[in-house]
Amino acid sequence: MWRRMTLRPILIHPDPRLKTVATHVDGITDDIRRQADDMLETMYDAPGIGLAAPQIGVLNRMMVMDCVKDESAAPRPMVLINPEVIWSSDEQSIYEEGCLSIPEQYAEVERPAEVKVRWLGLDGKPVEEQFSGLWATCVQHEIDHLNGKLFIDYLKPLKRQMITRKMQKLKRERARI
Ligand code: K1U
Ligand code: ZN
Repeated sequence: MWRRMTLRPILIHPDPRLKTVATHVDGITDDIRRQADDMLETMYDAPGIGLAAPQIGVLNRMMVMDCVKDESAAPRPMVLINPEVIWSSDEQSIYEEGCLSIPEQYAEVERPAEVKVRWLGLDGKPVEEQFSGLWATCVQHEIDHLNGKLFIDYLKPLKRQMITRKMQKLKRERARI
């Protein structure tokens, strides 16, 4: 079925909605399907490899991602509803993360190298998959968003404060235009 997709504005840190624990999605409705389409469209347009619902100001537990890097490979758009990490590897990996809500700021974050995640698909059925590499980093970054946590929360307070001040300045500049 053909559905109209809408680009949704992405919230910039600091914003209280990015610090809020998102609520469980109770069922797959037309609104949820529309939100999934909009989130994928918004993520690809940004461009980004992931996006969580709170980043567009919707406080429910929904995220999208596509970490296929090779432009000649087929895309793999994924929609994860109520995702939860059900296993994490002891092995850790460090990746330089970015965030669409904290533009042009990057920092190394250490996380489990592999995670197994359970979620609900758009067909209402439960899915489980083990992720590694960039997919593992991205899915953990997005689940953090659903819990009101940003990648800068892993950094030392001084560095986090510096980034927050830059974002406050960016928001003031954008508001003036
Ligand atoms: O959640 C978000 O803010 C999206 C974020 C996801 C992410 C990036 C890096 C590590 C962990 C999670 C982004 O997509 S930032 C943009 C980005 O990484 C990218 C943009 C274009 C091409 C490739 C990557
Ligand atoms: Zn982010």
